[in-house]
Amino acid sequence: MAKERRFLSNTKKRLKGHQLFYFATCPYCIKVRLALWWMGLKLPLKDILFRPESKADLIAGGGKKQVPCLRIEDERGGIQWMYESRDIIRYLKRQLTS
Ligand SMILES: N[C@@H](CCC(=O)N[C@@H](CS)C(=O)NCC(=O)O)C(=O)O
Repeated sequence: MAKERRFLSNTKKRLKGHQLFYFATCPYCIKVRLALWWMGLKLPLKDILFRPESKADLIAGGGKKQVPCLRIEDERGGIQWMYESRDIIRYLKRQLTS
């Protein structure tokens, strides 16, 4: 149990600074959010339909308004924008298993 908790806490540390840009009825976003739920992970969610500032951040950072998009921040503060739901889920799984 303690091992499991440590493992999850390391994953949460690795995901610090990450954000998921989405909107509620987007099927690809639902797929990613379900995967998060299955993995027991939580990320700050940025709704691009109801929050114009989130949409603006997405376009300014990632270059297009497609969702889902995962904003990835590494330990050194480097930022990467990942757009494809399949890539995002694969990335999240890797964070759990590495
Ligand atoms: N292949 C992408 C498809 C994502 C996609 O088509 N998202 C739609 C919303 S459901 C979207 O953002 N469309 C607006 C756009 O592409 O500018 C994925 O799997 O994530």
